[in-house]
Amino acid sequence: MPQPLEAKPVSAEPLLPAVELHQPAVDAAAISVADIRDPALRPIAEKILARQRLSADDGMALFATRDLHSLGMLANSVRVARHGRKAFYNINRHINYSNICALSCKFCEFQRKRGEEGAYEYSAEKIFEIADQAALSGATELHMVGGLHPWLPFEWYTGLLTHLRRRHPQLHLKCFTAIEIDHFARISRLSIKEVLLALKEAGLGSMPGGGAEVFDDRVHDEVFKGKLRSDGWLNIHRTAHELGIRTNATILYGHIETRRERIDHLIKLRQLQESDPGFQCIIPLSFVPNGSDLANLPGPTGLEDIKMLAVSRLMLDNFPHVKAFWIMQTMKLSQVSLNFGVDDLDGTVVWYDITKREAGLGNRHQEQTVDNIRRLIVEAGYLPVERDTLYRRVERTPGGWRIAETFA
Ligand code: V47
Repeated sequence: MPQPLEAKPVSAEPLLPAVELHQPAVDAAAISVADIRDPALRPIAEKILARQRLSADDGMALFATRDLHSLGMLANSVRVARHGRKAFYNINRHINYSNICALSCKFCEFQRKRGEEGAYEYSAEKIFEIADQAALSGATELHMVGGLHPWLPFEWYTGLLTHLRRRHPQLHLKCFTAIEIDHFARISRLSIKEVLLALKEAGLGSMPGGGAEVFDDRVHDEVFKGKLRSDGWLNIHRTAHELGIRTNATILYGHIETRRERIDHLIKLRQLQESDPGFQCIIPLSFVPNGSDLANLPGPTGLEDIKMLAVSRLMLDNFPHVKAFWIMQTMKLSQVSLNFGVDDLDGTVVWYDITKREAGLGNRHQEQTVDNIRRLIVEAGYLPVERDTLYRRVERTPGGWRIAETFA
């Protein structure tokens, strides 16, 4: 899938859009239990306001409520307490280096077998070219993941990172899901720790959160049989954290899983963050049925998307950030979600091959401009903050960019 070659530099000072800076709809920091209309939510509200940990049953009650307004107020009370009115975004570039994959997950429209129509793989040179465009356009991050490629050796990946690091020392390399890491360990006959150390040495900055799907054996066997199971995924992220590699986490929701299975997934993440901290954010991924083997399913509704984001904020009390990845939730809903616990919108993306909401639109060019991201954030009542991958503030300078401040 050829990528466009244009590279538009980001202006040193993105134009602030002409929208009024509203106050958030709710002054979330000032809510009290009396504001909560659904009586079933009041004991949970008490816990949240007392900063106590929620149980699985609490999570279920949050999903069950029809009082969306109160759910949003509660999620936002946590979000505002952590981040005030900041809403984060980054200037990044996703690279899906190949869709050739040894797995056949039913939810995945992206994967192809070798020789199958639509199968592709980028050469290292092509990836360098995309990285050059990204750097030129002001990106601070390359987010690079792909399928489980059956014949590329592990040295190809370490060589790729080494070269990218040399070519663009400022670009953060957020690469390879736990599923790919497990695959690298198999093909190289190295341990997970050795693989991660070799990648870190080569220039890996952090790991994305993909491949987690739903931590449940029933769902696993029905929808992504053959893939790494939950204990393997969690173990790889634990090892990464032990090695000082920050990671993200995801959950793929809205297919055949139950709400209870989602809650159990979040609790497993919360437990790992407690014992071996290192997760930066949770990214709840809204299932896109188009073109997949589960295309008969309707996918989550907007209401379910909003609930999932808010419940994630409330259950994951030890996760700093909740990200709405606009490719999945759409930009409009992601904007609304800023008032439901979300504090991060991912980034400019530019090109994303794994999913596209509008089927049949040909290429996978999916890009947001900085101006548009900032406009939507401001209109929702928040202050746009450009961050790097590690959530430090980015300051644009006439010649490029630099890290301005460290966030807790
Ligand atoms: O692992 C695949 C999911 C993930 C579909 O870490 C699908 O910052 C919905 O992990 N419908 C890749 N989801 C994306 C990902 C990600 C995205 C943005 C930011 C970060 C981060 C991580 O996409 C896969 C899989 O779970 N996926 N197919 C689908 N049809």
